[in-house]
Order: sequence, then C-alpha cells, then structure tokens
Amino acid sequence: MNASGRTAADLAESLLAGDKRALARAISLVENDDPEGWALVREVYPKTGRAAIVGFTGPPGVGKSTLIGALVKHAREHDRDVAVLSIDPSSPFTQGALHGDRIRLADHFLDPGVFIRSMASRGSLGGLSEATLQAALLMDASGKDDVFLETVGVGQAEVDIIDHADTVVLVLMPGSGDSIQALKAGVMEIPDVIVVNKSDHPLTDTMIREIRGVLSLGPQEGWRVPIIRTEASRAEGIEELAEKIAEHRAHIEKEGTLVERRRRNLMNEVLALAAARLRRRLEESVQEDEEVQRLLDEVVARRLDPASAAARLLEREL
Ligand SMILES: Nc1nc2c(ncn2[C@@H]2O[C@H](COP(=O)(O)OP(=O)(O)OP(=O)(O)O)[C@@H](O)[C@H]2O)c(=O)[nH]1
Ligand SMILES: [Mg+2]
Repeated sequence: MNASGRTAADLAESLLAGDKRALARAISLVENDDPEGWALVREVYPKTGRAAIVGFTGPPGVGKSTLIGALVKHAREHDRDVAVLSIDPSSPFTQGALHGDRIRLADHFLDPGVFIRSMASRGSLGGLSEATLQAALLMDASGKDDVFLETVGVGQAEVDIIDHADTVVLVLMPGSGDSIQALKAGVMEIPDVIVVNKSDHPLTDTMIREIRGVLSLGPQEGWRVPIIRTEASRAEGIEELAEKIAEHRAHIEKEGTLVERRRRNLMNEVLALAAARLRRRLEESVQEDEEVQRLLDEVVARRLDPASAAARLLEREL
C-alpha cells in the first residue's frame, strides 16, 4: 500500500471514530475538489444515513445562525452530537462572530461534540451542491446525531442542499412579506416547520396570521406545518422548536416518507452529478474536438440546426 493509501485509510478510520480534526480535513478535501475527498466519501458512504439532517433557510438576517446556536446548546444538553454546515453565510460562524449575543457559538468551538463549518457557495471550482452534500455526508459519517444546514435565500433554481434535509425549517421574522409572497406563489416549497423569529417585534401576530392564511391554501392532510414563535437571541421558543423538529422526524419515519424523501433527493443528486459531469465533458469536447468544431461550423453556416447538432453531440458522448 502506498503512502497516500495509508493516509486515506487512516483518515477514514479517524473520521468514522468521530475525530473532529479528521472531519475538518475531510471536508477541506471535498471543498478543494481533491480526488482523495471523493474516495473518502465513497469509503464512508455506507455508514451515512443515521444523522437527522435539518435544513434552515430564510431571508438574510432573520436569525438563522442565532437559532441554530440555541438549538446546538439544546442538543448538547440532551447529549446529542451536532454538526453545523453554514452555506454562503454573510455573517459566518467564526469564533466570536456572534460576540455579545447571549448564545455564544464560540463556546461550542471547544466542545468535541460540536462541529461547525462554513462554506462559500460560489467557489472558483463550481459544483456547490456537490461539495456541500459531500460535506454533509462526511458529518453524518462521523457519527453526528444532528446535522444542521443553513442556507440563505428563497427558492433558488439550482439544486439546493436544503433538498437533502429530512426536515426543512423556514425561518422568517415579522415583516418578511416577500417570503410570504414566495410561498403563496409556489416559488418556494412549503417547509415542514415555520419559525417566526424576533417575536419581540410588535408585528409578530400579523405575520403569523398571514402565514396561516397561506398554509390554509395548501394540503390539509398529513403533516400540519407548525408555526413557532422564537426569540433566538434569548433562547425563547427553542424547546418547542426542538420538539416540533423531533415530532416531524418521527412523523416521516412512521409514514415512510423519510425513506421516500431520501430516495427522491438522492435520485436528484445522482442526476445532478451526472448532468454536471456530462456538461463538463461536452464543454471539453467543444473546446478540443475538431469533429465538434466542424459540427459547429455547420450550424454557423446554417446547414445544420442547433437541435440536430445537439442530438449528434449527445450521441457521440453517450
Ligand atoms: N431582536 C432580536 N434580534 C435577534 C433575534 N435573533 C437574532 N437576532 C439578531 O439578528 C441579527 C442577525 O442574526 P443571525 O443569526 O446572524 O441571522 P441569519 O439569518 O443567520 O443571517 P444571515 O446568515 O446573514 O442570513 C443578529 O444581530 C442577531 O443578534 C431575536 O429573536 N430578536
Ligand atoms: Mg447566518
């Protein structure tokens, strides 16, 4: 076995044993699109699927990170190991980033049962959803009970990491009218749990009424989406939120929707990976292959229409 083979096996072993440094290193590998990272995921993948993956999404500044910080504290009090993956944070989880808040994530950085990581959403390497999903899988493999994902935004078209969550929590705050519109218009899928954070705000009740109104237009059977008011910065409502998240998980386990959901999400992931790779290959062939250049010349000369050229290109590749 060569030296790098040894390292890979050691790394996988430490990762599976829950070693924080091994997890950090493994995530850096997938983040840098290092083949060793992909090999590692391949190796540990059979050990994944045990963590409860909870995605938090919502407009910038509503308090997602603060809420997650409070939930991490709650999870620790219940002896659960937690990982947090924050994607494209405008206020990243760094030591002291939430300095001054009552819930200090900095405290968790020293806790061996908590792993916190931020990832930029648009690296030069592209392939955001690939890298973030791999990172979440690595967290799962390292034995975390809960993996919390944070993403900003509402209803992006690209394959979103949030799709890989077992439970999706939409975080809003009084005045998040745009998000209500997005829900109403079906731009955004109905989440599993809705949080109205900053509930110290006088417009909280109005906000909750509006959300109820939107939900009443949706399906009335199966899981009823709870609306929870929180004040994350004072850890208000966290107990109830943690309870609802656990209830949702129990519900989807019982109904078999967890398995279904994971199957659908993994199918999307396989398709997304295949599509991304195919696209890369096609782009390369357009750049490098003379036959493809000739095909393009035909299109430019109006002797061949673009759709027929595309069909020929695909025929060659598949
Ligand atoms: N008044 C009040 N402020 C809060 C509450 N929760 C969070 N905040 C504050 O709101 C600001 C934004 O909180 P974050 O947790 O960074 O929000 P976020 O949604 O993660 O923000 P982005 O990651 O930038 O989208 C911080 O200054 C928090 O201290 C709350 O319940 N009440
Ligand atoms: Mg944040």
